[in-house]
Amino acid sequence: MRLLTGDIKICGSYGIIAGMNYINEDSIAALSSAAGKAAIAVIRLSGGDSFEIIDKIFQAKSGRTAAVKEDPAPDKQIKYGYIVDGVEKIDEVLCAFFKAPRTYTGENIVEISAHGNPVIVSGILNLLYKNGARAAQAGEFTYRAFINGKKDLAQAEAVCALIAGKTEKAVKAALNNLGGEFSNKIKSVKDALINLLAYTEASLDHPEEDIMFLSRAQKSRKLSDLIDQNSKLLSAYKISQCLQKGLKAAIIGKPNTGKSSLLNAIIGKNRAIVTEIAGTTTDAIEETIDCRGLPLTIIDTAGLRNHTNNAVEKLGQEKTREILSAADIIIWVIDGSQPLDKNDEEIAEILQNYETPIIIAANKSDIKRANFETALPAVKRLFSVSHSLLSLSAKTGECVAELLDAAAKIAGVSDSNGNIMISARHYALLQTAQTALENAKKQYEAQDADEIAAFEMRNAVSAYEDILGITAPHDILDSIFSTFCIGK
Ligand SMILES: Nc1nc2c(ncn2[C@@H]2O[C@H](COP(=O)(O)OP(=O)(O)OP(=O)(O)O)[C@@H](O)[C@H]2O)c(=O)[nH]1
Ligand SMILES: [Mg+2]
Repeated sequence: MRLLTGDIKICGSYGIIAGMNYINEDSIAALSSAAGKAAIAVIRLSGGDSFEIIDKIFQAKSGRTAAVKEDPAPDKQIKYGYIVDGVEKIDEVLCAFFKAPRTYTGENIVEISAHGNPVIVSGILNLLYKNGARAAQAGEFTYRAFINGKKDLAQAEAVCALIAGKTEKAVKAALNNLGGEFSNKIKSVKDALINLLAYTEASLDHPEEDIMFLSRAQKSRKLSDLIDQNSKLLSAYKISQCLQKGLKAAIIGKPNTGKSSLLNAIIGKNRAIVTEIAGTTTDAIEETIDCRGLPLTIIDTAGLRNHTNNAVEKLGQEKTREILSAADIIIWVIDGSQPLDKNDEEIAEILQNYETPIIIAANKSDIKRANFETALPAVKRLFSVSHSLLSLSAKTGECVAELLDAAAKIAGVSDSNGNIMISARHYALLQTAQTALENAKKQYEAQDADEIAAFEMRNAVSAYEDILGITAPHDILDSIFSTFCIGK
């Protein structure tokens, strides 16, 4: 047999599948671990024919073939042996067999743990394809799990977030979603709303019957409660975005205040050049750290000052202004050992144009603390609205940890691991639900028609069903699953 990589698409490439057309009857196979050389590669095979297909190419070491189909053994088992092409051995492997329906996809699954060599992997995949499987498309295993009711759409999306999570907190939040924490909250609001809707529709359908329905005030109160629950989910969006995408913190200030020294102190290595010469940093330097569970990119910038003849420094300062505009947090480093001067005043004036939260870091606390009472007006104004003022020392490391605490506090990261992941898609649907619930409540308060309130409540129910994938149209499913990795 020829072991060539051929044109098999393997994991690691994210493919957008326009008009994705999954066929659910056939068996699919793909590499599920990362591409490239590794100790072990895991190839996944799922579908009604999985066990027949593997029987053709797997020779258990005991001499028996897999024959799991007739095997009365438990639902899950592992066998050791060879992948063979006729009499030729391709690799020594472990095959894990999972019988439907208690599997990831809800179908029969075989996971082949082979040696992690791309030549072996493509050899095994080619054999699987030759014997009846086809190449899985991006996200197709998880799509099958969704279609077979193993996961709702929000849980299926969590699989991607779990793999992409950059910090422990981001991973924990995605894991909470995968376990159904977010879905359960949605289901609970949706069920309560359906219950309320049933009361409303019953009174609309049978107005002549003398049944004691909920009063308008009672319905309004129930809606207020649902609005509160929905608002809580909406407000969790900011933190979950921070956890997923991270935040950018720009370190800015006049030259020589210790910005580069602060970057080095935060990351714990000499990444940026530090000298006593003003204007040392001319280009932005950035490093991403795990700040209390939040991926935080810290950017050291060229010092801002008006009077410089150095063309490179001038370019650096222009870049600093761009970075300032894109930052989520500004760390303004002042020299806390010196009285503030005109240059600090100019920077304070620039900063007043930004809504971005500012942490003022008065550096060089190891020398002495200057009296900021004499600060110029713009600086004083900025101090009064600020955000956080910290006295620290990049040299000794004093209070650098407090600076990171302040950044995490701005992002809203708490110590708990109880966060959930809310994607932009969920957020848009939660907003739709919020508007619909508020409109329904207004109808009751204004003593207006019940029909309109019922219409608004149905809109909210449908938004919740879209989150869970109960009513999600095909193009939405396509766009979600096409962002998955092949093999997932
Ligand atoms: N004593 C003391 N000196 C510091 C501290 N932080 C920085 N310095 C000194 O201040 C000088 C300037 O430090 P840098 O980190 O290069 O300052 P910068 O703000 O990046 O300067 P530019 O890149 O020129 O804008 C160096 O001599 C540092 O050793 C500190 O906390 N304490
Ligand atoms: Mg510098």
